[in-house]
Amino acid sequence: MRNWTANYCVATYRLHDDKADFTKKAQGIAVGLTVGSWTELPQAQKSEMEKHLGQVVSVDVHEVPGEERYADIRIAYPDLNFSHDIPALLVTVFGKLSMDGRIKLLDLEVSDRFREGFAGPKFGLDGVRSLLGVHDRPLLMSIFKSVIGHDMPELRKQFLQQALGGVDLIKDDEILFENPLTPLEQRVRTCMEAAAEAEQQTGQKLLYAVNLTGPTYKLKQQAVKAIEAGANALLFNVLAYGFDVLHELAQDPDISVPIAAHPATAGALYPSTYYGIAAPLLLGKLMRLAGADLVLFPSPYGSVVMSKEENMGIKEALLQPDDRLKRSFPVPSAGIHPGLVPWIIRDFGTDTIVNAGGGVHGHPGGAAAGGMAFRQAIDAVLRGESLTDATAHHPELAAAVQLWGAKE
Ligand code: 1AE
Repeated sequence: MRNWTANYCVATYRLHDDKADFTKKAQGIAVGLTVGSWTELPQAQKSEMEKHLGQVVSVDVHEVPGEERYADIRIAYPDLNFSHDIPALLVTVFGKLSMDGRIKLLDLEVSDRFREGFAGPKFGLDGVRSLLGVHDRPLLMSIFKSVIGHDMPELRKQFLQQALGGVDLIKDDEILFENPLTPLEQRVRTCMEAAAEAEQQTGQKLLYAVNLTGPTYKLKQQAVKAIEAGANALLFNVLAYGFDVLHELAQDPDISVPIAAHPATAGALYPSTYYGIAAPLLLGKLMRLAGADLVLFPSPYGSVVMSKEENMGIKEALLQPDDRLKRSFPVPSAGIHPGLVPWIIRDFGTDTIVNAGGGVHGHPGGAAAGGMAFRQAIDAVLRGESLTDATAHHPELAAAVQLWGAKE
C-alpha cells in the first residue's frame, strides 16, 4: 500500500447520503478541492498539474437495509498546494466542503513535511508533572467559580481555599476577561502570593492557569505581562481564536509556561453525526499538534456529556507515542465530583487531570474540604479501596459521597 504521508495530507470524511454515487463524489472532492477540473484539461497541462491533483485513497460504503447509508472516504491532498499551517490545511480539506451536504471530517493524517513546522506542546504531560514534582497519580485541578463582579480580596480568599485543599492546579473560569476589579497582572500577583501561603501549609507546588484574553494582536503582550507578574500557566480559549494562535503562542520562547486549552465553542463543531469535525481530531490531534499542554473536554459522566467513544478517541490522540510530539494531558471535565473519580481512573488511567469547579466549591465543608475529598478519592482508588470503604476514615470524602453519590 502506498505511503501517502511523505508529501500528502490525508483527510477522512464520513458522508451520509441515501443515493449518491460515493466513488464519483470522492473523485469530485479530490479534483474540486485541488486542481478544479481534470478531464477537460489538455494532456500537456495534465502532466504539469498532476503533482497538484488530489487522490482518492479509499471509499468504504456502509449499506445495510434499515440503516442510514454512508461512506467513509479518504482523500490525499498534495501538501504542495498549501502553506504548512493549520488554517491552510483546514481550508483546503474542509473549507467549502464543510457546507456541502451531510459530511463530517473524521480525521487528518498530516504529511511528514507538514509536521516539520510543529514542535507540539512545550512541556507536555511529563513537563507539567516535573514542574509539580508529582509523577505517580492523576493530578487535581480546581476551577474558580463565581468570579465576575468579585474584587481581589474575594478572589484571593477563593484561591487560598482551593489551594489548601491540596489541588495541583487552579484555573481561571474561561469567562473571566480583563476587568477593572481583578486585572490580569494584579490577579496573578495576588493569586501567586496565596499559592505561596498555601504551600507553607501543604508543602505542595501549584500551577495557576490565568485566562489569556483580549484581541489577538495583544495576546503575546498579555501573556508576557502575566508571566512577568509570576503566572506559571495560561488558560486559552483556543477555538474562539483559532489553532494557529495557539501554535504561535506555544512555539514562542517567551511563553515559558504550560498552556491549558479550553474547549469553549467546541460544541458548535463536533457533536453532530452528520456535520463538523470529529472530537478526537478537534480536541485531540489538532490541539496536540498546535501545542496544548493540557486539553479540557466534557467527560462522559458529568453535567455536559460527550460520548465515551469520543473521549477515548481524544485520549488516544493526546497520549499515543509520537517521536516528535510530547504528550498532552487529557482533562475530562464538567460536573465532576469526587464520586466520579473511580470511573475517571478506570477510563483514563493515572495520566489524567481530575478537574472540577462545582465539585470543589459545592462541598458542604467549603472549597478546601472539596479539594481534600478529591485527593482522598484519588488515593483510595490507587490503593484499590472502594470509595464507600474510604468514607469511614475520611470525613471530607464521606460528606462529598453523601451529597453526590459514588460510582464504583
Ligand atoms: C469542559 C469545560 C469545563 C469547565 O471549564 C468548567 O468550568 C467546569 O465547571 P464545573 O466543574 O462543571 O463546575
